[in-house]
Amino acid sequence: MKEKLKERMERIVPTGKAMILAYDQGFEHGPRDFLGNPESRKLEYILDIAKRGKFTGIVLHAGLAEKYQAEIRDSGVSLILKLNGKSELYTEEDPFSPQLYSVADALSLGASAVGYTVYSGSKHEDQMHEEFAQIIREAHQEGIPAIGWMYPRGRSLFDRKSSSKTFKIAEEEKEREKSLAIDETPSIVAYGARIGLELGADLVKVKYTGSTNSFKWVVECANPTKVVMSGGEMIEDEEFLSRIKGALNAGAVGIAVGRNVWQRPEPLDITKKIHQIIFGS
Ligand code: FBP
Repeated sequence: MKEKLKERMERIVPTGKAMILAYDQGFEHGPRDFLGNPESRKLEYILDIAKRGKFTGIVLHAGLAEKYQAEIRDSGVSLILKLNGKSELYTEEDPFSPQLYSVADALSLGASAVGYTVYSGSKHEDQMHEEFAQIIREAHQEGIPAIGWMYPRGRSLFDRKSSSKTFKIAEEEKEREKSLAIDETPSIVAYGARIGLELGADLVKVKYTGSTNSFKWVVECANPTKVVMSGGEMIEDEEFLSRIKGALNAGAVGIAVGRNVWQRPEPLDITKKIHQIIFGS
């Protein structure tokens, strides 16, 4: 099974680099994410970007993966099946994203990897840590890589009276670097990445911490688990590309982003620039 795991991992991270297109936002944020570029509501449009833009993987929930099985296969883009999800309609401060699909579902849909979001710091973190641990166990038995969306989140992150030493350090980091949100501070991001490693993830997807130097710490804390940078809301081209360069210089293997690609009117323009940074061509 180790061989199978390695082979599937190389589909997502060929030549040691990954360029993943995230498309689970229709569930996580809802159709509001498609308003700026209405074409982006269609998987056909997204698959075309993924294929022509030479993305190494596409992230989908099972509904789309099942309905477009043939088109995904024909595109040649590796499928990463997201196994958990939640909508933004329920706004409890401590998020919980339950497992909805299994490793077996991913295999039957021809996926090359599975994904799961972990909100460490939420009062429901135990459940998510447990579910993700079980998924990793099963995934590795079946020779399929597991990717963790490591997003520390929840009320505790804003609790100034918190007894967590990490939160105190994070507050100090935020004080020094005011542009960072608390869940972008190096201590918090590195903690999430480290939990991914400790749980056994093959790849973790984390937020950028604002500089190459601070992101290096995140990558080092996750090592040997590989790190990809997450995208976030759409920002200016220059700033976005500079974050990608910063993450790669810090040792990240690539990116897993969505809105910063398909919310743009010409997604392939930015995609070419991203490809050039990651793969040098
Ligand atoms: P984006 O590049 O669009 O931010 O996508 C990355 C991602 O992790 C998605 O996979 C996921 O749906 C979304 O961000 C979660 O966003 P949020 O942090 O707002 O919950």
